[in-house]
Amino acid sequence: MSSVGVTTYLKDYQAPEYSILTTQLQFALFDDYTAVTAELNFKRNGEHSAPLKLHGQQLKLVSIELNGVPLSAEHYSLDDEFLTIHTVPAEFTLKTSVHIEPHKNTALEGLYRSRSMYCTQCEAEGFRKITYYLDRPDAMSSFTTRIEADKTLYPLLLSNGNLIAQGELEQGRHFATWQDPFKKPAYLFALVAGDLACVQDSFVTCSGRAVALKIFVEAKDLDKCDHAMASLKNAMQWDEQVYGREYDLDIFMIVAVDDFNMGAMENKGLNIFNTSCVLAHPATTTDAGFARVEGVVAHEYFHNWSGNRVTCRDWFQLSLKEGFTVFRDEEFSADMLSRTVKRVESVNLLRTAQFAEDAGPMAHPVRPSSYMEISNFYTLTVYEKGAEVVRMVHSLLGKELFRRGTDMYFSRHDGQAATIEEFIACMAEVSGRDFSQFMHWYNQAGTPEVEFSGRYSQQEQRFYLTVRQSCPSTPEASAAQKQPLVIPIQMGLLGPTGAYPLHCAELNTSSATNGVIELTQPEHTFIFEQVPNVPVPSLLRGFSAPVKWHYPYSKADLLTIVLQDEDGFNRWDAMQQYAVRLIGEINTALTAGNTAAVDADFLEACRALLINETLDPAMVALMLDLPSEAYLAEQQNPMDIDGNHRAREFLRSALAEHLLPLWHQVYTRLLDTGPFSARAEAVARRSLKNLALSYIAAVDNSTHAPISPAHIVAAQFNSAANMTDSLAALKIAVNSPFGALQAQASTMLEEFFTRWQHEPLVVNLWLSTQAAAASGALKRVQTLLTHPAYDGKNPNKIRALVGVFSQNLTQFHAASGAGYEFLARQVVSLDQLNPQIAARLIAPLTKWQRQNPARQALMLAQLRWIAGHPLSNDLFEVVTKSLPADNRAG
Ligand code: B3K
Ligand code: ZN
Repeated sequence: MSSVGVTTYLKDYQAPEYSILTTQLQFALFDDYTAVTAELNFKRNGEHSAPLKLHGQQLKLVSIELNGVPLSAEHYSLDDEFLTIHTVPAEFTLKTSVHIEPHKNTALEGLYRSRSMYCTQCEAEGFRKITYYLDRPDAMSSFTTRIEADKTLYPLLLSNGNLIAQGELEQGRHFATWQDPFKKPAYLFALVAGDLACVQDSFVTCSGRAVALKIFVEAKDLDKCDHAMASLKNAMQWDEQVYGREYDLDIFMIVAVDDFNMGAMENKGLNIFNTSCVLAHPATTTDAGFARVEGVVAHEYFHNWSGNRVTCRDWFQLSLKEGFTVFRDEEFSADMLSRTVKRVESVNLLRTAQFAEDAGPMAHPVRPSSYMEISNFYTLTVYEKGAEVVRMVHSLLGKELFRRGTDMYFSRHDGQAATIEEFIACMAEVSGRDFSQFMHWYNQAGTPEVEFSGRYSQQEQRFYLTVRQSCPSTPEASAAQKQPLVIPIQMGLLGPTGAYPLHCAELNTSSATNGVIELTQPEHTFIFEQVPNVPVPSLLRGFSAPVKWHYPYSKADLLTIVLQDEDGFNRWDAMQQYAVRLIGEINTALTAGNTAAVDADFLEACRALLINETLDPAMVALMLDLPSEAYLAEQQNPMDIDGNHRAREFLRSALAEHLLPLWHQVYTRLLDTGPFSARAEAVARRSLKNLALSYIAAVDNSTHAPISPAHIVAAQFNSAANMTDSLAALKIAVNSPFGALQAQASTMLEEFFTRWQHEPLVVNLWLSTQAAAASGALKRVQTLLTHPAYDGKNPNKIRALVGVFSQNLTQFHAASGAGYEFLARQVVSLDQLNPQIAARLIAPLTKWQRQNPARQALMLAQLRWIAGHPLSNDLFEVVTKSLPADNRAG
């Protein structure tokens, strides 16, 4: 194992001492090993006599030659991480031959086997497990790759770029040679060998070039590629239209693999995808699954420019490609589906999971300043908060200037490994704006907090809006050390009968009733003139900055926003704020042993939304879906997991009972009989229909409903023509507290499994439904670990069962601590097989700081127990950083 616990710092960055002009690779695949020969042309950068240090891990060196002459042992040294050649000339060719063992590679990094195929995953530092190399993103080289293997077992041999030769060899073997005309860092290298079927299409680019599009999957999955192909073509067209980016090779390939650590990988011309992010079929894939395929296909495609043509100088700059590319894919999805719905989904993810990360022990800036294991920094902060930072640049500059900035960035840095400063410099140049203060967004961790207060003067007809910002302490800096940020606040002022026109000297208006103010100081008061009456400010429209904010709204103010605001996002958000407040009140009452009540205004607002058939059903569904328990907990210190659950369920039942006839009407109105469509309108109808069903089933049938909820749920489950409807019914039954539905749940689970046991992705849904169950989840999960359908080496299965269980708040945080102990054991044994997944899986256990003292003690005990084992670098970093400073092992 390579060294554990060594920290790398951004401040220590140095450009490479040598360049690799050309890289010629030869792979010979055999059952029990793969021989990799690398012929590398080196050139010294500048004048120095530094030794050549190449990365290499878990390689068996077979031969080594410099300029054609074998190197004897005294000329080089080898350790667990490097091959060092003591003296080299200014220009030379190094040829190494190594053996590796892909069939033993359970970490799924480097070259490995997934079922019957070979594939690679090199980002971030996996290429060093394939051959000795300068495995760093600023070392860019031209690659030629020859692959040879048994022809019957591996008829398909793929690598990056264009196929330049292929042919037969002796003993039933064959070869293929690929050449990539674009220089690239090693992390974008890919190789695939297998027996796969292909769906083909083509795309004509804006300059008239035809590009062959190929999606490779197992033959049984050929019917599940249409959506990915359509998404790819839409993404190619969108990137031409919105960013002026044309695809640059004659072929674009996607390969689906079942064992994959994350969603997908943007290797040049040869994207490798987790099956979960490429396969989609109405019968087996939910609407959320369809949206994910569309988003990930686009994301990886967009990397061809934001990541591949312009790559990152070092891994600290990861958000340069990831934050920007997430922003690009979010905007693409917004254009394909519904803009407001997409925004709500992104913000929900940010405000629950990213805010939690920002408040936890692994908190780091969008551009971290140090890491032990870079794999641990593929985080929501780098991706999602990074995208929010780019979004702020976009809103500060406006669409046209932003596009001029990206054009400048792509043309100036094409073929280069760039930094975040270089990206921002282009934005500064096109706009004449000073971005120095803005850069704190990249360098400061923690979620900023913004406190608003308002004062109205009737006499002056003025509204004074005072805004204060602060940022909490995070591991690398105390609150006092944090600099004020540039916070764009998109806003409007609402009166009783409509929005007031905005008159404010410091406002950038985009319309009479909508504009952006920028907070740059710790505190500032903005003055709005000609305001005829006390306004209700609608703030942070569209969630214009990734902050926690507060304005002392009355409930009536919130309803004004819900019913009147021109910004769909804020209407949803005001509804969330109202529900959070109500759940808090209910929790307080129930905890004190009092009876709780739900205020009539809220119920009436819900009714108004539900009967308004002119509204987008998707928005109605989002507005009537109560804030998640994770979101409620995220706003508390200490978290009240059980209280939140009880109070949220109380409100859910109240909403169900109060509007029961309406829920039935809505459900019936939205019952679809037409053919399946994955477009926004159909998705919207299904989302509201299934929300209605969940409310119908939240009322015990013995007292109310005209038809028993158990009957309706069963009918939907039995007749559903798509996975969204089928799974929704199954989940409702599995989580129901009522006898009739509970009695049905186990039969439904059995039927579901029997029907779908040969579809791994559906089996994952079956596993995760049980892991997320409202009761008895741990027992179910423990039983499922030994089920033949479970595979403890497959990341998707692990995430579906263990990962989903540990997000199941009431069950994972059971007072006994059994959930914690279970996760700790899983993580320690998984660390032997797949450190990256182990280090991700442990996250819920590291967030003990805002739990009550009893839970803190139980969680810490498990973290200490883990720390007592020999750990991978990945897990070591997370565990050590999560323990209190005086308690760290090692
Ligand atoms: N760039 C890859 C992520 C690689 C993760 C390596 N541990 C997928 C993506 O963000 O597009
Ligand atoms: Zn990415």
